[in-house]
Amino acid sequence: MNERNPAALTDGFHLVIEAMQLNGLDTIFGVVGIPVTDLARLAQAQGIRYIGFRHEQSAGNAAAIAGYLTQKPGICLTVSAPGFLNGMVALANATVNGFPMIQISGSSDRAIVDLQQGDYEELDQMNAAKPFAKAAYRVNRPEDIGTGIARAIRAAVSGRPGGVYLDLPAGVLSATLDADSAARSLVRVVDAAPRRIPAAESIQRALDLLAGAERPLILLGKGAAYSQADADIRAFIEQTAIPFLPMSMAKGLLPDDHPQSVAAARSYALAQADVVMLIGARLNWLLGHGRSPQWSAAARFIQIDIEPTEMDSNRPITAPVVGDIASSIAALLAMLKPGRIKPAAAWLGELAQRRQHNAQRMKERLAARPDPMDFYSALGAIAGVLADKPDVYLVNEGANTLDITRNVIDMRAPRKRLDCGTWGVMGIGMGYAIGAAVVSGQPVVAIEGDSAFGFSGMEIETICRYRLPVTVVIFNNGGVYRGDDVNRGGGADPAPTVLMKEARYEKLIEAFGGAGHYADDPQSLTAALADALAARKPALINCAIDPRAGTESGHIGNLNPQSALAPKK
Ligand code: ADP
Ligand code: TZD
Repeated sequence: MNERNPAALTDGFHLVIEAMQLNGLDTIFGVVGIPVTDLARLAQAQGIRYIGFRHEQSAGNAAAIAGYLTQKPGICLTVSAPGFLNGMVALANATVNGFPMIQISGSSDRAIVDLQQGDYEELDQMNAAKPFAKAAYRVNRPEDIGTGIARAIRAAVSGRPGGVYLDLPAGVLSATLDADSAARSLVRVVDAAPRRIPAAESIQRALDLLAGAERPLILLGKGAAYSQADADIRAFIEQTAIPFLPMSMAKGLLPDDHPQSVAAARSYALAQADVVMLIGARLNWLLGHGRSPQWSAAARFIQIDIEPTEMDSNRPITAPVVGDIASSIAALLAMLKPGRIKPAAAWLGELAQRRQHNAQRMKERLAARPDPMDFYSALGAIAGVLADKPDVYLVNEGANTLDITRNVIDMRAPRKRLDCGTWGVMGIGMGYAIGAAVVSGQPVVAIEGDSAFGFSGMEIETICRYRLPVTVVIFNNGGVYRGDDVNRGGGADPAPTVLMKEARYEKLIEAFGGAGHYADDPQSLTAALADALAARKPALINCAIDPRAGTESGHIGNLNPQSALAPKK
């Protein structure tokens, strides 16, 4: 290849970039510094999109959500020790949620780190990453970069996806090697996420169980959304006429206004179902671990999941289907005999009745016009603007802001709702918004509690710098959960849950050239949001919500331990 110039050299920096490009990885989310500054610069020069953040946690969250949306690992680039650790929360969160991402971090000199001789930003990063990552690798020789990236890609996307850590010491990045052998060391990963075909008998067992059910229910989780088997999942649900419930990030996989959705009769559906089919959803805390009284003790479960060890984790699974969801649903459809699965008419009738009753109650709540606004009146206005814009991504975090938005805002397209996920973590807001806007080019609306926003708020500069079509709506009720608590000690300091109600968040974005809006009634909120979406430019709407609105911990107050002793005087 280099016959004319046998001594041609390349280096670790270039090899990382070539290995990424060879595998279709075209975007890096990161923060630069020693020893990765030149890596970002060269990547940009070679045609990789580099998005520079203000904090690694947001870069990592952007990479994770990019992975979720594209089924390719999102790449987060960090500097040694503190930058690495800042990214770790996002990497751990990606692993917990099953999002494929790779955190590539520069690191210090191994010889010095291992003898703890005090290098600049010294930390044994690979070992620190292990408990939080699906896999962790270190490349110690430049000729292993291709293999390192290949292993990281496979680990991130195969089986249950997750976060992978890849350690690149400074010396490996800057090391030179001859271009010919370097080129030969690169690996193009073939079939990075191989299909996992379920056994035919597991499919038959699942269909038999459903055929004997009177009150069947299908639960769609974010694994189902991730699998991108949208048309087949819809066909299976419609052909069997089984009612379905979407978990938060599976909303929109079938439209929320689909006649078979029983989201508005959730508790009743869970408690009464006799056969439950979980498609890419775990029986974790979000589903009460599958236990009664939330679920019937007599209910039997079918679970479709790519991870075999997920079965029986919380409740016995009568019909486990271990497979990737696309292959599993295709197999179910192929073996489905018309008319064999038939939910009882009484079950469908009861669900329809509850659904209608609850929908009516919700309509009344949304129509109320309290002054100041509460979460419902504000969300009613937002729902009105978003109703005919199914392509808009919705990022959502907070407590009441999360729970009530999930219930109020219907989703009409798959993978458009991105939220706190399995951990209920705060801080994903701006990272997810940026990641979604970058990979999709579509507008994003981030509905944020005022506390939640603070965790990643500085990234509005990133949003403005890259001119992304992101509108941030802050539900400002002046506190974590609520804004009306008082210092029980009687001192001048605010109570632990209190934030500045009078904060003019909209002025933050104006500092970076974005559009700031203040809204204190549904009309002004409607106008501001419509305006922001039409402009497709960075905007922030500071939305004044009653400090008395909401409850402590939102809808999961039952998990919030409170002292049984009377407060001391
Ligand atoms: P939710 O929070 O929406 O209930 P979870 O994150 O608890 O969803 O569950 C998602 C599940 O989907 C995980 O157990 C994961 O192993 C599984 N999963 C992810 N992708 C696939 C896929 N392509 N095929 C099968 N299962 C998948
Ligand atoms: N830190 C992290 C990383 N994640 C968390 N979930 C929390 C702290 C604790 N926490 C919640 O669980 S919700 C929340 C915090 C701090 C913020 C709630 O206040 P908000 O939303 O203003 O964002 P609402 O709508 O006013 O309830």
